[in-house]
Amino acid sequence: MPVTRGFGGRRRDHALDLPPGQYLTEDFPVLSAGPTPDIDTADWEFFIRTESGDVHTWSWEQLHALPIEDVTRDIHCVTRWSKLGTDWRGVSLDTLFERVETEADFVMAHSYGGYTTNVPLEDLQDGKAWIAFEFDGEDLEPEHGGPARLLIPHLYFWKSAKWIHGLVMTADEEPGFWEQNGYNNYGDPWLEQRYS
Ligand SMILES: Nc1nc2c(c(=O)[nH]1)N[C@H]1C(S)=C(S)[C@@H](COP(=O)(O)O)O[C@H]1N2
Ligand SMILES: [Mo]
Repeated sequence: MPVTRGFGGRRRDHALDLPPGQYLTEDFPVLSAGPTPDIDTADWEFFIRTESGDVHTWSWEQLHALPIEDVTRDIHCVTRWSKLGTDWRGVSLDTLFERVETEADFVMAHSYGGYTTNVPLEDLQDGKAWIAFEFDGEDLEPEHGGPARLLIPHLYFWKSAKWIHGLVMTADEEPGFWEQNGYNNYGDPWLEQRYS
């Protein structure tokens, strides 16, 4: 008797996990708009600047003294590759925002090297975003944003700024690098918000 494998098998049905127009990849493509910066963790810092001008900063050691989370998420690039079940380690933005007082609704992420991308503050809250410094159990490779990158897996991957330096809070939303160059302002992969 042939055995028919129905739904509910152990195998994950990848077709159901892919947002529209995406294909599955097993490797990890590198997409960078410029050269990979060489950042020593001794010089590294992460900052959050609020609309009132307050600046909160964390050194590499201070970041690692915070609660560290392991997260497994699917990631989706606007160039149509998706990678399922990627393993990251980092600090939740919820933890970093605990000591930040702000009324602003928007964030501009700034990377070492000058890349920027904009995101509403609520997309960084409630367990949706991390400062990630390990991928697949290893220190994050420089080409993938090491020593640390923003990880916002529910949005297209251009929002996950590599070589993250800091976040600037703003009352109004301004477009970042790709958003000024034709990418969608928000970038929800399930709604296929690729371009503007
Ligand atoms: N600083 C910086 N961050 C960046 C980019 C970049 O060019 N510079 N590219 C973005 C884009 S378009 C994508 S798809 C992902 C790619 O991440 P990866 O190279 O680790 O796959 O990083 C995003 N973050
Ligand atoms: Mo991308």
